[in-house]
Amino acid sequence: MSQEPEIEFETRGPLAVVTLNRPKALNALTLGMIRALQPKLEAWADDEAIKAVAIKGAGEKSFCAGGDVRAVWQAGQEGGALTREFFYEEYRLNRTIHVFPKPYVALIDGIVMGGGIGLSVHGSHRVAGDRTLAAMPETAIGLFPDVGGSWFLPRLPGRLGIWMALTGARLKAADALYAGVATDYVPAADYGELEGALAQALTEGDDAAAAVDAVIARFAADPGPAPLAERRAEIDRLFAADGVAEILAALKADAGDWAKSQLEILESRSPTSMKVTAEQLLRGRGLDFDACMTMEYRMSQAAMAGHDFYEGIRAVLVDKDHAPKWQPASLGEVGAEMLEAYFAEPASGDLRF
Ligand code: QUE
Repeated sequence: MSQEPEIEFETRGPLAVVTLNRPKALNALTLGMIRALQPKLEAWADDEAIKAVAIKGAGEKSFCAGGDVRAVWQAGQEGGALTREFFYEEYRLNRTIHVFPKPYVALIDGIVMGGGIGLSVHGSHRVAGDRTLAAMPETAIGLFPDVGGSWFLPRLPGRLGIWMALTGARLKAADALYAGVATDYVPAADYGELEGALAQALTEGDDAAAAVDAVIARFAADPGPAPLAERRAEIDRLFAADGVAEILAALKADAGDWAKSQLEILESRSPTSMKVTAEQLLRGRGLDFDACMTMEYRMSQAAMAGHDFYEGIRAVLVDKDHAPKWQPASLGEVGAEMLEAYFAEPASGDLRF
């Protein structure tokens, strides 16, 4: 029986095109996809015939909904190697995108969350579309905003990063552009034409970066006003603290409806995830990219040895009751030694590049 590949590669002259091809799973990223993409990027980085890379998701709903965390969850139950290998190889791929020496254009229409952010935000160009919904929702599954979240979230304007990290807020195109998660907006109906124009311009010009900038500028449109711009001062004020307890206190002290809505969201998130995430972003602010990924790999292995990731995946993706029973159930019970364990070298060793 023939089976569609989970990830497809083609070249349109000097433009290499990657298609994430698991539309029924919202193009969630599997270890197989990571293992196919990594050597392609390494080869294209050195191939003089390739001037740029574009990456997109199959179907209209999603660029990439995240990592295939259900498979990781399964491996965790059965003692499989995926709990190590998935994060190890995904974070190495994130780094390869970060250091990629040519234009890397992610067409991020639809859902772009978690691992999908990791496949896009580290590249040179992130083109949002009409259905873009960008988020780092990991505190809802007992994880933390990984795939380079410790690098890019603390570097977003003001306190947007810690707000996104703790709440998992979903940003549409205008807000994604405002936050800097996206670099441009192009109506998704024009993506096909944009891809052809990129291939054409890269064939004709000799400055790939300039050619890509010019083509995207030609297709770029105004996504309209960003609601986040109106909310920014409030976010910066309410999420000003580096500690979760202080942020919760600020939200509780505020009489407004928006603060109340954010408080309700945080009260549903894993207390361990929130504490670990706040510490992650604080540390990440002062680390270089590689040190961020090394830290995140340590954190991933601590999460795999804990409780909340398995409970989060059960509640959100397996049983879908959306009623996780976090352990510990309150912030106060997340002790300093629990937190420290997330930042210590795992017994199986550190991430190496
Ligand atoms: C929070 C998350 C994820 C999530 C839901 C959350 C996440 C993730 C997926 C996901 C979605 C569809 C799939 C799949 C995984 O959902 O990271 O395999 O088919 O990958 O609330 O962080």
